[in-house]
Amino acid sequence: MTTQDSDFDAVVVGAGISGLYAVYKSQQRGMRVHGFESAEGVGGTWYHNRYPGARCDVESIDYSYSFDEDLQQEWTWTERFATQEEILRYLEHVADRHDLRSAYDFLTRVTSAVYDEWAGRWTVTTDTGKTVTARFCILATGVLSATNKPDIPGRDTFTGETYHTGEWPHEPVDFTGKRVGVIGTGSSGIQAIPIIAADAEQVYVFQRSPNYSIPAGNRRLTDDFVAQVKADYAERRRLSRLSGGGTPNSPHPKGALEVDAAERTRVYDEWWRRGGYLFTKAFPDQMVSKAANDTAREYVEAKIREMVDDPEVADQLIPTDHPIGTKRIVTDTGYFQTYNRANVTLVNLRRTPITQITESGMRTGDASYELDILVFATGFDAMTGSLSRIDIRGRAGRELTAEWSAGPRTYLGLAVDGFPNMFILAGPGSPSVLANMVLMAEQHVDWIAGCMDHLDSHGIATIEATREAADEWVAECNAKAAGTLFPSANSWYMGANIPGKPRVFMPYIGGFGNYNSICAEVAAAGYKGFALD
Ligand code: N01
Repeated sequence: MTTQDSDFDAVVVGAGISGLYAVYKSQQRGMRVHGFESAEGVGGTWYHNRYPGARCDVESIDYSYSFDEDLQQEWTWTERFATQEEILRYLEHVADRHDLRSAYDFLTRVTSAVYDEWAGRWTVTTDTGKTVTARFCILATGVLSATNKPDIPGRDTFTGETYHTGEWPHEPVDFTGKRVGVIGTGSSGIQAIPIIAADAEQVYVFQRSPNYSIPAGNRRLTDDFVAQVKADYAERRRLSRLSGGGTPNSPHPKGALEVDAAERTRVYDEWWRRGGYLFTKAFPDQMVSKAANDTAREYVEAKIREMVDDPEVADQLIPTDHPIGTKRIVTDTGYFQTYNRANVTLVNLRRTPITQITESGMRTGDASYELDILVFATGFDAMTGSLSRIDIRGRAGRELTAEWSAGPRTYLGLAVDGFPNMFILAGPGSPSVLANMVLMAEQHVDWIAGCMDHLDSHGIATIEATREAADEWVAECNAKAAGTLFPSANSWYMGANIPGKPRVFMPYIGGFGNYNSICAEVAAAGYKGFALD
């Protein structure tokens, strides 16, 4: 390999939504860019999460790139909430359309990224033994990609088939006539359970915490609707960039407690019909006032009781440990009604915890379950997990994991002091998972490209967040979160699902539109809060 082959302007780690766009944009800037991806193909989250029922909970017309107007006009989504298969096909199409695959080494996991202060370059090493250097290191490693398989006693002794929703095989899994155990009732479990139950002989749902879930209200998109969206896409995107969550939805102008009961119900009915996690956005005070939140919670509790025939089972499916929306509301299709089936049993782990996974199934405090298949729908080491699994070292060998031992510290979610010319896409300290991840990725990559233009036109070699700017941003993120109900939940937003992880609300919750303005102001002020050298 010649130096030319192993030295690049930028390395991009990951070929998901943000990584693909980072490679595209780097190429557009005339940079020599190289990508690494541990999977065999592009798609990131949508490559790995192939479990039955996997769909996005953001509408397809919004959860798509806006940078390529021709693509936006030519691609036609078939359903309101796209399936994993359709999103993956879309991302493969984008990769081919812009010839992005050729920039990548696939089946190659980055093991370390080390900054050389004297050379002003990053050295990136992989598990295939390949090492490259680059001026910029762009980490597009995903926020829900490091799977969490809890250390339950006997976990690896089960001799039947075992799957994790986030590492689902490419071949279809046949549940027909099988006894299936599912651990976990987050978005993945709740989407998969109804589909598994339709084929399996028996499904045991091992539920530790019930979750709020709202029917998707999914439907096929009509030609008329699609034509109307396409005609108006520019405005739709403009509103999305100004919005709190990266889609053109805004709450009722008044708070939940400022309207009378009839109006409140009318509004909740409307947002219930809109479907899914958007329900958190019905009223502006819903996520900041416990009393306002209670009205939403009571509305949804009544709906759950309507959907579940057995009142005792309904009771166990209603969360009591967190305000509605402080864990991501699940977007489901027929979840609660699944418990009306004779072949579905809810096992309440709060009453009888798992004691052991055995060779033939699961043992809880008071019973044993014989299983053919065990599904871990147990989530992810979210937001930081995919970064902490890489040995990332900045100036003077500073380790990112050590720097983040009390929780992630970034400036704008984009940069870390002590790690020059390193950018994180959609990571902690940015709106990230609280926003439409596609527009989020575009915003980050566009900002970074503008930053690189600035550096190049001013003859500047490196950019690095200052410690003060990072401290202030972390304080700002914490203050924003403290003004909401979110920190009260043991959610993955808080790192609470991973034993020993610091309890910090990781995304920036000040709104996508506000965040866009802040980033634009920082750039306009000559990259305020960064040291340019
Ligand atoms: O993961 P989760 P997920 N014993 O962490 C349980 C996005 N997503 O993959 O709550 C028993 O939410 C755990 O229980 P508890 C979306 O943002 C989106 O489902 O910790 N149970 C919980 O029930 C989502 O929020 C879509 O008590 C254990 C479950 O496993 C995020 O990804 C679809 C356990 C994990 O739920 C993550 O969702 C899928 C143990 N030891 C995912 N450990 C859509 O777009 C964990 N659990 C629709």
